[in-house]
Amino acid sequence: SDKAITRALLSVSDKSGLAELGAALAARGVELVSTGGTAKALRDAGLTVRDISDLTGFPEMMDGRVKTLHPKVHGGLLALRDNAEHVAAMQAHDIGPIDLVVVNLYPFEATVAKGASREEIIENIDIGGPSMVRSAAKNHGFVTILTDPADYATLVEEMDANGGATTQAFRTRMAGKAYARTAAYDSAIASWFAFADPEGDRTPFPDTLPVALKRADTLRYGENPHQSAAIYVPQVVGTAGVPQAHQLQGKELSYNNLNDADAALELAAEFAGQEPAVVIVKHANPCGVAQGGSLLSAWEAALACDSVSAFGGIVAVNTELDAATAEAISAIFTEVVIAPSVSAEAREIFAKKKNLRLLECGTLPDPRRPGLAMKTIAGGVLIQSRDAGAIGEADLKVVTKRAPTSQELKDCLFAWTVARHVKSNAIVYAKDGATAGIGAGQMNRRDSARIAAIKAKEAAETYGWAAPRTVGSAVASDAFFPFADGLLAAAEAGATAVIQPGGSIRDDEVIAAADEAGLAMVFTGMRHFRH
Ligand code: 93A
Repeated sequence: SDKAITRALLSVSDKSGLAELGAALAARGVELVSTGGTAKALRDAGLTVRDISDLTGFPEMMDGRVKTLHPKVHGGLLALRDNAEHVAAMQAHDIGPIDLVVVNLYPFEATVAKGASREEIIENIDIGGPSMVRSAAKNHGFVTILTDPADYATLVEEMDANGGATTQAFRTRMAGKAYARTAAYDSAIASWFAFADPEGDRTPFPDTLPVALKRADTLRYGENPHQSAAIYVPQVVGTAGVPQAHQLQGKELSYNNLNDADAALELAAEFAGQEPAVVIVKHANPCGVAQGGSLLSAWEAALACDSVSAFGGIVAVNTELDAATAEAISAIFTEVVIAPSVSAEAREIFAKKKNLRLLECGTLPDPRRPGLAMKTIAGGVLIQSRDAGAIGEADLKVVTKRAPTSQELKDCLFAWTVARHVKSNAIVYAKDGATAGIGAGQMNRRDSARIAAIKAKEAAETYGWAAPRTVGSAVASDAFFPFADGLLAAAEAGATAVIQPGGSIRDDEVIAAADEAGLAMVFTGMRHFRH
């Protein structure tokens, strides 16, 4: 065919599949032109190659920064073969057509990932490669562009099926893929400047957000079976979370598993480096959290908070998962377990539960790390800085006549830590390092307080306790009590101490009600809505 590929320009950093492709092209009578390293690899494979410097009449110079940036290259790529003026220009300037370009770019992303110096990172910004990719892709009416070794075999099949040419459909498809690649490449570079460059100017919300997201996996379905879904992870910006965890066993993670495991891990990370802690999550809300003693006793205390909801739960722990705890977790139906590490004995125990998804995440993410949180709304994306705000004991303001005892204060802070991970309106009762009742996601605060108390009562019935654990507990509210009713519901459930942001115009009323009920109350001055 007159459209048969006769000249190919190959310039690749990733040389996988190159020798085979070169041999296949040579066998089909295609002239091979290449840049330094690629030409060498092809010659080493016994193929005849023309150097790019021979084609351009210029040496590759400036450490390779300028090798293919030349009209003899870009003219040969961009010229419209059916345009008389373009053809005349080619003849006048002795520019030969290039029919096929095979390029993959300097490994910018990998260079960043391996922690290279700034200088090395900058040197790995490819200029000539993307230029050729874009030129060839623009002229896909005539030129074939390949940017992915996975497409080499298909190209050869195409040529064999079409008398040495490619079809328009194939060229168009490859052109779209090529622009997706250069777009992602430039996004990765822009992300690095925006978020990772040690000399960078940190503009928190750039006019255009250059976040390159790479698909880590496609999921079987989304939140519901009729929705499709995939998981993407940001390139360049370092991340540690569920997508980076290693799955040791079990079924494929679903969309909801990933979402719930994230909620569980983020809360477990609050206890990094502290006494053993266990978090049980259902539908992105904790239904039991406990810390202290052994990991096994923390599991038992977390489970006791709401053993009904824990069925089919997602469990995260803050320390190595041991055999005894693994045995106890295995006793109830659990969807996902995530831990910094899992002991060999614990792995053996979980191995009996074929479907249970077991994840090892290494170090826990820093809950106070900076970063962005995104949420889509119809027609747009809301972006905010992560809720990395934190208060310590010193920030608390006692507002009632009675100050909390040291045990109440400990329980207040524990409840507060949990409450920030509960969907608003969040009410969390805690006692002795364990949640006693959690009220989540209600449209008013009083209902959250009451629901949490009901759950605590049911737990007492289940376990045969004399009284629910809300009696003598501390209660945390993720935002201020707008009225005294929520606080009174907590007092009725037996809470003796309260932690909340304060800041309501009715704070005086709420404080008076607390005093009347003999409660100790502290204000944090910071709220943690989670919608
Ligand atoms: O430094 S560059 O931006 N300047 C160029 O003119 C150029 N031409 C091709 N990088 C350039 N390339 C890139 O070199 C290609 O994208 C490819 O990744 C790499 C191949 O170099 P070699 O053949 O020497 O291994």
